[in-house]
Amino acid sequence: MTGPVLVPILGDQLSPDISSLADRKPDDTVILMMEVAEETTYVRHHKAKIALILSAMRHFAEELREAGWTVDYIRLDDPDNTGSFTCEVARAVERHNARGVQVTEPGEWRVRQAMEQWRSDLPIRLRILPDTRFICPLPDFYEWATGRKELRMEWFYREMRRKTGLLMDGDKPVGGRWNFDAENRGGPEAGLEPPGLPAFPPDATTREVLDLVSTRFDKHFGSLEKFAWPVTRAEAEKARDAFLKDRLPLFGKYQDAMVAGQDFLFHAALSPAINIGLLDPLDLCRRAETEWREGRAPLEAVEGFIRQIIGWREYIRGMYWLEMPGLADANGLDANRPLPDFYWTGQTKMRCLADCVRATRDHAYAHHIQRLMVLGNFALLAGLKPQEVADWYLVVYADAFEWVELPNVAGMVLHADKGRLASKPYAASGAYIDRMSDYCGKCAYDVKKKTGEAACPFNALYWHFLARNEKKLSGYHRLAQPYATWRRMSEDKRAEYLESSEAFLKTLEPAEPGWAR
Ligand code: FAD
Ligand code: DLZ
Ligand code: SF4
Repeated sequence: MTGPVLVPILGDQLSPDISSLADRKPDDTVILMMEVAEETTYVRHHKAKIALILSAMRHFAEELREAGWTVDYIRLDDPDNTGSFTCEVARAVERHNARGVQVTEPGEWRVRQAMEQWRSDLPIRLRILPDTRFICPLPDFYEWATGRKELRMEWFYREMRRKTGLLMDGDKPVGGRWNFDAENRGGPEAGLEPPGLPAFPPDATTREVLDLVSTRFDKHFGSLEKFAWPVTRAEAEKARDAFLKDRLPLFGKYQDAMVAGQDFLFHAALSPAINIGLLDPLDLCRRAETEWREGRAPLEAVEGFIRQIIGWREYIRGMYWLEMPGLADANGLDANRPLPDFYWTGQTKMRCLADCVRATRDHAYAHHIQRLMVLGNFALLAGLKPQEVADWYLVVYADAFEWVELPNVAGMVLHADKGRLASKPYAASGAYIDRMSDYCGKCAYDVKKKTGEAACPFNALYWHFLARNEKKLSGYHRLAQPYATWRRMSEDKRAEYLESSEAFLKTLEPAEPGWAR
């Protein structure tokens, strides 16, 4: 074959400096972009997530064409569309008489396995290149992890600060400390009025995609009514600049706060744009650092934000590839309760959960503390089956790709990985949610009551969780105090907690099958 080199670009690889294009010239390259049923439905993604990706793909194809590239674009409604990456790549190789295929490694294990298969299936040379948009190459992560007993994010983060030079003063962290979290504990103060996010009204391309999605995926979870995600690089840059100017200064202070109806607070809401390649994570961190260096944002906010990206995001990605494929089946706490229906319907008297599901349905977004300490905490305490919980998170968030979703769910939230990722489970009773949110005041349950029908279910569930996992968790240094309290309680008190939570757990309706897969 003597034709051009074929470069498939996937829906989360929408970056002009993607590694698969780095050594290519437009006159000898055909870029292949594929909207395929396999990707839209391997889980039944939130409508807004599908709309975001298809619209961003179509806009990116235009951006590439304007830059002089030839793009072969397969639309979802193309009658010849086979519905799979593998078949579309094979068809395109033939169509263009391609002499080679060059692709950037995918973000998901599932797709990587399929891609490895192309080596034997395709009659030509295949190059799979590292994804250089991540700051820590995978071999470096594996080297960091090798021989360590504990793979803690905080140590990895310090290496990343040294490597990038972000917030460094020579070889010392600026301000004399690596981590300013102690200053980042603001609760939901009355009258907190965060500035809104910039709105991006759908253009003709997005409107066409929204029509397609609302017809073809009408049974999928979620609403399209409030769809406002940036779908082009220019829009993502506007969203970035608005965050840096309006919300970054208070990002740290209110990072852990939750306010009913305030769905974004001071968070960036940039994860979808970062994950699909519209924003470069390192560039974003450098801009955040400049906000501090030029006196427009305090150090605790900027350090907290940079830690989320060069620390958590990179660490999570490394852990995904280190722990796969076992992570997908991990169930270290033997949790087997089916996912309750309210995760899809939002129909629960628990106000915190109802509001988080509502935000998720409206925007395909909930912020970190909602995901971790409300939706995730409930899943942990109630002992929900990790694979059903992971499917739910993969479906419902616009930023959800397995490389970032799964370690957060199986590791950080559910402790299904037996503590490879987090030094203890983030289990909390209603008191934590009450302290960090304004949910409890108007809840049907009473956060101060510990047991009985009127009591906040998180309270008894907390002890139920510790009691049923005593053998597995009581040796954890960081859980020594709660276990000591549990053991000091009278037999009657302990029985009351267990009975109260058993009675509550019996009221949970399992979700109908078919929401996720
Ligand atoms: P901000 O709070 O403003 O944080 C800034 C950035 O830091 C984010 O945009 C993101 O890129 C990064 N970040 C922060 N925390 C994490 C983290 N724990 N892991 C990776 N990156 C992080 N994030 C995803 O991008 N995709 C997911 O599928 C995803 N699933 C999650 C599931 C659970 C159970 C939990 C607890 C967290 C999950 N996260 C996920 C991490 C985090 O909640 C989101 O990145 C964040 O809420 C995105 O909103 P934001 O841009 O406003 O983030
Ligand atoms: C998530 C997604 C969806 C919904 N649709 C497509 C698509 O039609 N075409 C495509 O190239 N990518 C899509 N994606 C993103 C892919 O699922 C993602 O690139 C892989 O999971 C690898 O991480
Ligand atoms: Fe949630 Fe309990 Fe507070 Fe109700 S009382 S909002 S269930 S934490």
